[in-house]
Amino acid sequence: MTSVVAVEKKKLAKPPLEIHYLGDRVLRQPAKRIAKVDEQIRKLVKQMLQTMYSSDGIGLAAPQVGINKQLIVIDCEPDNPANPPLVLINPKIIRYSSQLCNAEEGCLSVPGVYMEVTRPEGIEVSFKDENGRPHKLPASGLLARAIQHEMDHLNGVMFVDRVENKIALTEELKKKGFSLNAVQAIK
Ligand code: QAP
Ligand code: CO
Repeated sequence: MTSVVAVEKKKLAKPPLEIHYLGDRVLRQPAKRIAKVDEQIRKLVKQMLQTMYSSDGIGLAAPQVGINKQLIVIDCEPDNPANPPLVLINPKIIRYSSQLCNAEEGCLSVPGVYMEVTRPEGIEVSFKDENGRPHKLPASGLLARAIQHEMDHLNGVMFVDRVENKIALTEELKKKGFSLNAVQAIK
């Protein structure tokens, strides 16, 4: 029997996991592939979802809670109880659209900072779900952006690294108490 991860979309007074912030080294380490999707992984998925809903997030990657595993949770409609969250294990982007688009991004690991980032408008991603079943998903718009943002975390990349307006970025980071030294050039 495979257990299904069922989580209520509500705010907990004490979320089970702690979020790490920009400047923390764990956010810069590449995440490891998950060899087997077992009960331990499903427990982590549940705790990540609870932590995401408790923090008003629409996406969370395992490195943000100090765990260097290739695991992402996303829910672009956190206020819609009928919309199930997405769980992506060992995700790989197998197609990018040539069309790019600009949109504002934020991150639970960089609270209060919102900046424009350019990314491919559409993608196709392959991954395993919380039951270890493989999927291929085409995505566009907000979902495509969320997947790309969260997959960057698995590679130690933060959205601030991708911001082109360095003057505005410097100002915003300073205002929110983050160091510009925590931003890395994209290799
Ligand atoms: C990534 O971001 C993302 O600053 C998920 O004070 C970004 O959930 C996906 C948040 C853009 C798609 C488009 C940020 C919550 C949440 C904050 C988040 C904050 C409270 C960010
Ligand atoms: Co983020």
